[in-house]
Amino acid sequence: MNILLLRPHPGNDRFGLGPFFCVEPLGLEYIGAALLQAGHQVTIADLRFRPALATWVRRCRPRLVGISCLHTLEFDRVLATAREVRRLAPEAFIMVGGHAAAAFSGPLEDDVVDAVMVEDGEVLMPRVAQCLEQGAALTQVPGLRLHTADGWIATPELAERPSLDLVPLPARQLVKQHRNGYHCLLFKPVWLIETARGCPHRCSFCSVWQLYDRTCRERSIEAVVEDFAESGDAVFVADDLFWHNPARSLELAAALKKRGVYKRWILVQTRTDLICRSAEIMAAWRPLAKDFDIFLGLEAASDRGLKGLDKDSGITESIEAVRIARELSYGINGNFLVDPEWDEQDFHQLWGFVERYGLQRAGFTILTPLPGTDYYRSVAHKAAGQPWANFDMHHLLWEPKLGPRRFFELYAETWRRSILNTAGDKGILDWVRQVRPSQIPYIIKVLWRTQTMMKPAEYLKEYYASCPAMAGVAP
Ligand code: B12
Ligand SMILES: C[S@@+](CC[C@H](N)C(=O)[O-])C[C@H]1O[C@@H](n2cnc3c(N)ncnc32)[C@H](O)[C@@H]1O
Ligand code: SF4
Repeated sequence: MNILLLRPHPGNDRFGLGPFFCVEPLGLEYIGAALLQAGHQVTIADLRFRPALATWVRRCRPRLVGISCLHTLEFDRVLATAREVRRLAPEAFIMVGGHAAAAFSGPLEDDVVDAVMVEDGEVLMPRVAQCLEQGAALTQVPGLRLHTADGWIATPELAERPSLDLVPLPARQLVKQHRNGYHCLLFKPVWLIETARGCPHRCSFCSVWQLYDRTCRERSIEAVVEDFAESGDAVFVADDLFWHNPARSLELAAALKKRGVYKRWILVQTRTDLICRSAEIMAAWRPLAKDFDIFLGLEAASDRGLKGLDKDSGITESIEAVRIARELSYGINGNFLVDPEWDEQDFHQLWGFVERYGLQRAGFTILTPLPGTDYYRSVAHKAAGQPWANFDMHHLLWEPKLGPRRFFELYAETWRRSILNTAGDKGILDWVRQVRPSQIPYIIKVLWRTQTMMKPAEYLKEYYASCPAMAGVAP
């Protein structure tokens, strides 16, 4: 069967990691590998690049179209893409899946969509394809929300979460035409690798543990080593909690070393308290790349702040983790949360912490209720009517305690204190010196876009545009 897998343009990538990161649709590559194994003809179209959807549909003539929905902010874009597919290929079965779709399928249960997958795709997509091929009822495929003549129904739950090794390697060949477009910070092209999935912690704002019920599954050492060896020299590891299992982490580092894997750059994500317990593991991993960065949830500048987020880790761990990582020459990119309920003094406390520990290589996201979380359920009424595109962690979804104007002045000032402010400590020339001459236009374009985050007026404009009630008081 001809199957087309789509990664839509997210629609809103103006803020946050958006301008700096564009990585491959790894979930679709794993599904692609499973579908190829089952004998189907598979095409992956990354719609962030040319050609446009109509060309892909014409070329592929799909019977089944899968659309990926990774982030909540993409809901409306995903539906718009589904509508276009329906127009171009009226007979195609349209299926949506991915992190945000699985965590909260409601907004995607639209007339234009045939089913939403609320589980992983590797095992279930081939079963959907098989049913369509045989004309069998899809109600027998577990893990779906299905559009029927009687409305949307749920198929049975999956008995257990499948092992990640059922599909050991992603079908990266399906995106080879886009490879040079994938980039992270200064590195281009970039490869995305997954070694484990899920997280056992319980941070109140996070959609990961709630989706996977605090489970964490690991790929086999052999599969991960093979994937690293076959990938290029700049790697972003998708795992939310790298180095989670100490014995496996040490074994993996040794196996990669033995295979001769050495990268120009690796980026992983992990927690502060884990770093504090993992000095030996980190020492084993550090020689595997020339530059090695860690994306770390620092979240708050006080124990009280961390406790309020159920982070289950303290400020002592934050400070100690940064010290250990720096001592081993890891780069630290922290992320802090900014709460719409903050007073002026909360911003000052954050600035003081950033300054004291030299954490200017940090990001600052507005605490956002993500659908599928308990936090969302408790405050959803306040965000009612907001477009999904605003769930990008750089928009206010309701009126903040300080009022929007003052809040955004302080929020923009927070970003001005970061390394991304080209009028600050690290100017454009310092950035340009770090890249090859051919990358200069790229880095200038990205930095230019990033400066939006230092301007209160840019946020306010969007705030008033999506809060009709405030229209009369726009600046
Ligand atoms: C890579 C990544 C990105 C990339 C984008 C990737 C891409 N191709 O577009 C970048 C770095 C740009 C990014 C940015 C952001 N991200 Co992001 N990202 C991830 C990350 C780390 C990995 C995703 C991944 O590839 N996983 C591995 C693959 C194998 O798993 P998967 O995608 O889930 O796919 C499986 C299933 O979901 C399913 N499936 C997937 N697609 C489909 C399609 C169909 C049809 C079907 C049936 C099934 C299906 O099957 C797959 C195989 O089992 C996740 C965390 C995570 N571990 O998942 C966060 C995550 C998705 N991101 C998140 C966030 C918050 C953001 C940002 C808002 C952060 C910021 N500060 O700016 C921005 C938003 C960017 C924007 N404006 O567009 C949150 C999502 C929150 C939410 N509910 O919206 C996550 C969960 C991280 C977190 N811990 O909070 N992100
Ligand atoms: C840095 S990685 C997390 C790495 C690692 N898992 C940890 O907990 O330290 C993801 C970061 O995105 C931010 N984030 C996730 N969900 C968010 C939300 N709902 N609102 C605002 N920021 C969020 C948090 O700062 C979180 O730490
Ligand atoms: S923020 Fe990090 S540690 Fe906390 S639940 Fe999410 S992935 Fe796990």
